[in-house]
Amino acid sequence: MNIFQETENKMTKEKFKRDFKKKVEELSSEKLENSTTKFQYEALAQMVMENINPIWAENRRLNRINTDKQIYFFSIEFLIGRLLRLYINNLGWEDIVPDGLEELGLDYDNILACEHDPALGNGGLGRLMACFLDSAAALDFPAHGNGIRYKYGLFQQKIVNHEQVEVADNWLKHGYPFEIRQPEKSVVVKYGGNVRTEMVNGKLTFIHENYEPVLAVPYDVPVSGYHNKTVNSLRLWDAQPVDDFDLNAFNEGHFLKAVQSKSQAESISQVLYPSDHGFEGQLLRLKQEYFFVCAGLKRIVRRYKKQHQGSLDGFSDKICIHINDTHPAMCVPEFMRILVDEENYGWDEAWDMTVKSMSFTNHTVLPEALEKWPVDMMQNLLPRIYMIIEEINRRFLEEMNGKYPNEEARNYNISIIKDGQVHMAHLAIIGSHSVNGVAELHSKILREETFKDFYAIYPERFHNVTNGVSQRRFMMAANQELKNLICDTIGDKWTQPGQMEALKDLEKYASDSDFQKQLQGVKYHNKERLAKYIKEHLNVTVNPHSIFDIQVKRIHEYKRQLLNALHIMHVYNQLCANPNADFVPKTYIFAGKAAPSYYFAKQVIKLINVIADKINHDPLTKDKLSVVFIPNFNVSSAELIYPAAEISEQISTAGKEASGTGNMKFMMNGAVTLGTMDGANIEIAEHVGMDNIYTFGLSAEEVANYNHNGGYHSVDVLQQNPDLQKVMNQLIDGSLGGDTFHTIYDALVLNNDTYFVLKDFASYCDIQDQSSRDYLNHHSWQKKSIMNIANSGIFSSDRSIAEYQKDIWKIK
Ligand code: GL2
Repeated sequence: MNIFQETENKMTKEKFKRDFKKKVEELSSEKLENSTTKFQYEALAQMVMENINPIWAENRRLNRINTDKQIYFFSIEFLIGRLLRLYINNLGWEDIVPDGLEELGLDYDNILACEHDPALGNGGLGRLMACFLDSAAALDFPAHGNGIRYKYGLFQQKIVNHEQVEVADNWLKHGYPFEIRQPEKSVVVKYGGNVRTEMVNGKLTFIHENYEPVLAVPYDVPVSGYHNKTVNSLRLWDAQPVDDFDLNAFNEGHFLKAVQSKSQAESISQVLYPSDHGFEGQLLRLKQEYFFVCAGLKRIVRRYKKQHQGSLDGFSDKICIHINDTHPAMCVPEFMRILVDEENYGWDEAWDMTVKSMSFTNHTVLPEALEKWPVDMMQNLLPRIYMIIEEINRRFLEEMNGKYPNEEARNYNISIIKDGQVHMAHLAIIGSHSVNGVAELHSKILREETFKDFYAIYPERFHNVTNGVSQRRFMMAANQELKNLICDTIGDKWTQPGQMEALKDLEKYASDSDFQKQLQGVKYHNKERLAKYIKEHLNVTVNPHSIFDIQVKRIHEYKRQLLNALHIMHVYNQLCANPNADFVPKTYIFAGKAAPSYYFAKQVIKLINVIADKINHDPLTKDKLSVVFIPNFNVSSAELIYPAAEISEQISTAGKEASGTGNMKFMMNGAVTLGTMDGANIEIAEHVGMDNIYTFGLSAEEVANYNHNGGYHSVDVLQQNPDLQKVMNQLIDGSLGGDTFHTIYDALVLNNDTYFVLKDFASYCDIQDQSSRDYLNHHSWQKKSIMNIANSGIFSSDRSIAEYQKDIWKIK
């Protein structure tokens, strides 16, 4: 029984049916039976919002008067995905709505599919934020998001002639029912201009003038908790011109100029940068970063002052500003600016308040993703912020040189400003009381390599919080049949927020053949569901009795989709050579987007699609081997894909994937990981036991050793492996339907294979073979699958949030 079912106004199926019918008829001016699915979706969305709004308002009222610490996640991405089903589940209507709709002759899934999936993120980083907001609300504590309301989300991916084609994602075209525009809470963000100093009442004052103002207008999206009365907020900022239209310019005949300022301002929240790893050296990106930092902090500060008689004293006891990767690192100088310039705090006190309020999570060690901005760009765009960064850096270096006079080289390395660039990670570390990585190995690499100089200075600041994902979305909602089976077997304690580790009770059933059969049945249904989707969308028939081996994630060299593709080529070669040999049927499924400017990754997508085409059209492989690339991977297709997986491919070059979160989503749906000892795979192995995971390849240490010695010789590996030679030659000899892949060949063979694809090839083939053989023993395979589900509780984002709460934000 959940809290909503206890109230007087509790929703019943009959009431739902009545209210829904009335709402549809009001909106569409049609009888329910004649209404379109679009109106049915809108009616359902409105009913949900009407029920959430009063609880949300009450939460805001309580947050204004109570003294609990509030957390604000600042992030350039929030990959929230579709929300309607989650709101319905959170309200406790998960049985009422589907049953009620069915009785009205309507299909729940069809209605849900009308929601445009908001793609306000690239991948793991943005999705993590969405899972964290979900968990915080479920655990009843106030954590809010602060980001950008991109007009265009991440591009939609189409595959045309085997290649990725990008199409704009105009997700707001038909409006978005879950946001509330708050124009009265708009604030001004200032760009450019110059800073003048003046003595005012005996104090040196900094005056920013001749700037270009841009209006930041907030849109709030409710974040509801599971079966409770918590509704937090995700605030997304939209950029607007301060004066909508330059009438003077228009009247003077400057028609273009009249709209120019409008479009320049709006461009700030126009597009999400489609590159998640890599340095975007563009002015617009810097504008975006300052935009949501400045707007978000202004509102938080304003509200705090209102609650505390106009003063910011005690701010850091009540507010945590969490910097999600370096994009919001300007929270540090912006908060200093507010304290010193606007609130008249002395520098030292302001600095103390800043460091105590800020905490920082790093999400990658790829050097190209550690943001740096050219000094002159920052100086021109954000003159006062740059001055403050300079002063932070000057004081920091002064302190370091005083404390460690013999560490000149190190003191240079840790500087925020060096070689004409502003190093955002350094700014974030120096300005925060906590720095954390997102898996044990990643945090170790941060301490020992990436940020080792900072670790030597501030060892107490460094933490690890291993990522987690929301089981409510990726298992309970996406795989309801599995959820029901588990609840029927061990009860529903594990479905309660923070209790997922109770899944451990399933271990008792690991060898229970009845339970195994039922689990196998659930998996089969999910595979059929995915096979149907593949047939409908790609016109490819896949055999649901084959092993579903799946790799879905952004396409990147370090994630090594290429290794998977080369292995498939090898398997196909074997099959062609021995068509009658024993073969365990297999379906390889890929999905993921490549950054539009990332040529290599796009070549990998092309290669996979070319291979898929060739294999799927060869009668020899029928029912034995198929390859599918599902276009436009997003949160919605992910929900269909994870439950159908049997093998979860997590094959990054060891040391490169900070954590990975797809690995956790697969695991809780019963897939067995086949992966390198990288990121959170290592912790998955620890929890599930080595019998229930397939690991292969170089360790992070081995990769680092090779790299310290200038890499390895890929040609040597190639010479010793004729199977691999054959595959590599096929990349360039035209056997792939005339297409050739010289860029890929050259990177691996001539340029020494930075990501160790050839080096790990043989051990990858071995582990693939072993997993296929093991699959034939249904009993032991199901056991592995059950052990994975039973031990996945620790990878709930509820656990991650509880750790942040205890170790980083220090909330009792
Ligand atoms: C990432 C990491 O690459 C990934 O390993 C990690 O799981 C997530 C969340 O911490 O963050 N960093 C990053 O920039 N993106 C990620 O997915 N896009």
